[in-house]
Amino acid sequence: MSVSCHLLLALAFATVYIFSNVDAENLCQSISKGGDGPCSFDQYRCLNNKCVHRTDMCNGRNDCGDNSDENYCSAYSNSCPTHRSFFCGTNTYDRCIPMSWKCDGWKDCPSGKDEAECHEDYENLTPGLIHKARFRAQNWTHQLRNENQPTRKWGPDVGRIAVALYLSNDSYFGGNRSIRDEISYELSLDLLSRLALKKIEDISSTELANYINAFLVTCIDPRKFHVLDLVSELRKRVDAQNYTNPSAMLALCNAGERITERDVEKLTSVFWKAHREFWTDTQALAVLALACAAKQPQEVFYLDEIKELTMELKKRQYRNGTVENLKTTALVLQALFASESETDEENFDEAKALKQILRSQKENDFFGNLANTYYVLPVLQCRSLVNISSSHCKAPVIDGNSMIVCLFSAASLYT
Ligand SMILES: [Ca+2]
Ligand SMILES: [Ca+2]
Repeated sequence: MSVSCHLLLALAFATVYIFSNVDAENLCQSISKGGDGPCSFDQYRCLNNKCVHRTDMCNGRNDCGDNSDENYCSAYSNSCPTHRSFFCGTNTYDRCIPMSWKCDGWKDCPSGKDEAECHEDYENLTPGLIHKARFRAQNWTHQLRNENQPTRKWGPDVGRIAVALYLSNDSYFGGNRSIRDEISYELSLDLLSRLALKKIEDISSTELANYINAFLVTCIDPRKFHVLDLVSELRKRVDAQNYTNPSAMLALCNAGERITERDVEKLTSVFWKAHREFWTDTQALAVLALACAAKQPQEVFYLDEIKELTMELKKRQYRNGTVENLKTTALVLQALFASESETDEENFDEAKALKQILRSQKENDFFGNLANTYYVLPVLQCRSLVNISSSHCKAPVIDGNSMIVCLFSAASLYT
């Protein structure tokens, strides 16, 4: 084959690749990108196309470079330009902001006018709408913290709260060490106090899986919790049974435990055993565990093989967009996010499912209860339980010995 022929072929491939990439944009990608052109949701697009943080607008500093963030900051209503056509004030002068910032859950006007009198239009799924829903649910979860409690400020559900907060916002545990440290202290205390009364054998596999997930996101090493290796303990139990609990397998996989061919067989068998109405949540969890297995380097399972299973999940969607109930709808979306890069509109309407989730928040911020919020929050950030990891823990994860030191110092801080 001649050189030019190679070039032509390469060009042809490149063209196919570029076009398939355009098509590959799924609901999740378009939501998470959102915002204004190249800028993300929390940014302002300057006239020179530079992206600056929203709060940089009208702060008296030239952040854009062309000063376009500092224009129209004390304008009159009739002098707002088209790219910043929403006027924050009433009669006297005030700032002009982009119309797309109206009713997006982010207070941009000092007076709050842009977030007043908003009627959610759930037919039009905008990044702002999803941001607003996530923001409300995060706030609610955050408010579960009870300042008046001397030690257990986050209460008995601290593990699920940790995972929900982590999956819904990177900055919670990456940047804000104080929340992470407090939650990790309370989590350790929670398990230690239970172990003071019971043996590890008395803690159920589901609970153990929850501890492992929560430990990972709060940077405690679940393999070195004092003298205990929670991952090996859970592995031992999973291996002793023919039936497998998909939540346990998912936690093992999240903790980096090698998923074997036998595990894959068990997960697949659980999936088909749960193939009946109102067991779809178990099926979605099995798909999530398999999607995690497919990411491992051992290659005992390929994402391609998951299609047959996800197709069954898709068939469960009701006409109104939901799957059985709110929790299952969220879990199925998580399973699809984790295992597919393209939206399969023909077989499952992700947008419709998401709209129903948002509608269910109408009355309250928390989707009915903490369990629902725990499953919905990752969806609003286009994530899934497969994204649980300790990769954000820059320093080595806390092991058992340093935990003792940490506990002592934390105990003196919090008591
Ligand atoms: Ca500025
Ligand atoms: Ca706004």
